[in-house]
Amino acid sequence: MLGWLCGLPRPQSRPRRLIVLFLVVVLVLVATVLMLAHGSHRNVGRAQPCVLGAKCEAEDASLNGTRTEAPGPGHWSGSSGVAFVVGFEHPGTSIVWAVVGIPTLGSHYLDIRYSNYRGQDDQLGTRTLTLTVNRGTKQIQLPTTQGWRAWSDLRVPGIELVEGGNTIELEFADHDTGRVNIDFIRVY
Ligand SMILES: [Ca+2]
Repeated sequence: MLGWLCGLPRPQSRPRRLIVLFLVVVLVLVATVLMLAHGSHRNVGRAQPCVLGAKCEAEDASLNGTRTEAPGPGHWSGSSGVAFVVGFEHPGTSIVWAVVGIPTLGSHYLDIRYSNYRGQDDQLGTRTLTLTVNRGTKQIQLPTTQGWRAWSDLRVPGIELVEGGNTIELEFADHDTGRVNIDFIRVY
């Protein structure tokens, strides 16, 4: 009371604060629903680390412009984990795995579980992505599979990893054709 008389700002009333709180909650809910509906996110903050010999699911990695697709009954079956990743539809899209716990500098194999069938561009044929291991890049060729539900493994030798943490990225680069689905990778 004394504060008002001295010209201090009048505190917000309880109903007004409740309205503001309600609007904030609604905005957060709308943003969450929109994100889940589109299924496109970077997985930042919840990406799972990848270790030697384990299936490192694409849906658990960091997604840049790509998105997860959950298999349903009779639809997209045969994938590992809870989902796979789609959305390699334009340059700049990628999946990034953080590989941890490498005991020493050395050369490894990388298996990539993927599917490649007729794309939205109506083309059927070998597709390419760019594989980046730490700072080294190379283009990989992904032959067609028997359908989108028919998964194949591409083995890539000569994966040079350093002791400790490493990054492995699959990217639709400017010179690639993309449009494949990725289920998981495994480093040996
Ligand atoms: Ca998967």
